[in-house]
Amino acid sequence: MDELLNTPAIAHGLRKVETRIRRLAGSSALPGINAGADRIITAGGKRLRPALTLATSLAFGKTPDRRVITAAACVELIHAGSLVHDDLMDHAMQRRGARTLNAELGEGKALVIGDFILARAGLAAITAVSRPVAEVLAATVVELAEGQFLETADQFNRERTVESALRSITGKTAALFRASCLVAAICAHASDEDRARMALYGERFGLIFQILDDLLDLTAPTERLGKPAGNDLRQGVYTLPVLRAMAKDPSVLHDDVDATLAALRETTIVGDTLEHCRGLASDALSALPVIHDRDIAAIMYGLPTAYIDHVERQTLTRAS
Ligand code: GRG
Repeated sequence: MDELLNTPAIAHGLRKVETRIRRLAGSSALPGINAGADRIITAGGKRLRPALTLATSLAFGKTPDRRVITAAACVELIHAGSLVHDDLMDHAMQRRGARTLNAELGEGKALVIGDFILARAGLAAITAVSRPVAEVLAATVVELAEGQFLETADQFNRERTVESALRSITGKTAALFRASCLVAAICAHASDEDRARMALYGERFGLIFQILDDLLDLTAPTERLGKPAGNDLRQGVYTLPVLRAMAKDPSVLHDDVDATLAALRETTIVGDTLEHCRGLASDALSALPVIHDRDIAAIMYGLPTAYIDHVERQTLTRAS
């Protein structure tokens, strides 16, 4: 997947996005806030969402201009701010291979630095991109919060439904992927139909991304995850792959997390989840508008499947 996104046009745009992200994250009058925001921003991260924004701009035949670069930076800042809040809620100690803000600075400072990052993205969107883009991003933050709330409300609920989990991940993850594409479509003045098509593509890709993240939490080795496998189960989060396995055989869920992990490994959870994601990838590709640039079309058409294949290789490595 990295190779796919590593085309010169996207790599060039991402360097500009990086500069913009760092400038925005370091723009508080308070050095303590800048230091904290810089910590999460510079700790790493794949920059997948801003890469999608740039790819969408190019798909509509537009070289990403200053507004698109800022929109892409805002998307990544919203992602980073939500990670800070997520770590706070989970009392997580590690993120992107570094200590979390809550571990390093305490929960109170982490909370307001997360708020600062989110608010700074909103301010940049309204002042340096456009009102429609700012509206999309603000609505996305609402969806993130709602998706996360639904997950929290369902913790340790053995009756959690597949529909409820799907609604939660649509809000907490897929909405930002959708926005990553939509903001570039808006900046490109794409037609309403093409905006809706790109938004659907982003949303389906976001669902795939989260469902596979949930699968890896059950199957990937600790070294890759940076945390022990089964973290979601330990937190009482019954994710979509688990709920679908439970629908086939409710006895896979045990009180002991390691017993549940062992039982799940005896099921067809990996194959079933990959198949589910391949169906979502097919929806994503069907949604794409006409893309004239062959290189960008190859990226957009290739991305969802490339990511699924990448995760499949990881799960196979684990099994052998
Ligand atoms: C008020 C915006 C706001 C947030 C509160 C905490 C919260 C609601 C939402 C959390 C949403 C969340 C953390 C979803 C998980 C998404 C996910 C799969 C993150 C990992 O993304 P990667 O792999 O991370 O792209 P990197 O580090 O590569 O950027």
